[in-house]
Amino acid sequence: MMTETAARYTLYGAPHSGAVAVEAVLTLLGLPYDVIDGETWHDEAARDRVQGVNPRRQVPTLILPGGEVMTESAAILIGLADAHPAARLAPPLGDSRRFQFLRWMMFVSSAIYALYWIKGDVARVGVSEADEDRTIDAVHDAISKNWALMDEAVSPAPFILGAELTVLDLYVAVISTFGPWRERFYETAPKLAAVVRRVDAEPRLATLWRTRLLRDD
Ligand SMILES: N[C@@H](CCC(=O)N[C@@H](CS)C(=O)NCC(=O)O)C(=O)O
Repeated sequence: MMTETAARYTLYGAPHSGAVAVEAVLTLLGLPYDVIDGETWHDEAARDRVQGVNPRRQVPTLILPGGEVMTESAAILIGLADAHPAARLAPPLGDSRRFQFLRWMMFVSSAIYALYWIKGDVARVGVSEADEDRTIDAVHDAISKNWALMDEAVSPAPFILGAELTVLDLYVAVISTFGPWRERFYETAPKLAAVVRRVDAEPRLATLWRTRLLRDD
């Protein structure tokens, strides 16, 4: 007897990486996926593995069931949410929250997540090894400052855009676990801190958060 197999997504990812936000969305949408794990930020073999599908050698890289390659976490999250409007994980086109949704998705991507590319290897921006620690501190300061700017501008109630959880909340919950880590994030972004604590407690994501994102400390 023939059994029908659901079309699967393939995600190049890693625990404690931005790819966990993609896993969260796939989980909430009930979409089947396989993960190819590799800590690209410090493992050359992992970078090489992704290279064939993403020359930037980064995770997340998502292969859609038809074979199309998607990179850029914000675009992946928005694309998945938009493709499944019934799940209400993004304000749809025409919704009054749509502009602010796009604004903050892009902000997290470009003003915060993009800075980790420098931290991954400071020589990428011409900094010598001797200045590595100072540069990483400066990157952490810039990230904190940008979280504070966002915190100042938003009015969560209780999620960032209002009553409903969106992929923006998931994105902030995941990226805020990176250096300079949650403790500092809670201090610099108190309103967003309340949001991520709520997202951390989302029962449908409890296993994912425990096994792939949140550390015990
Ligand atoms: N612009 C990318 C950034 C992705 C990114 O920085 N991924 C990290 C892991 S969290 C990575 O693969 N770093 C390896 C490197 O840049 O060499 C996105 O938004 O998806």
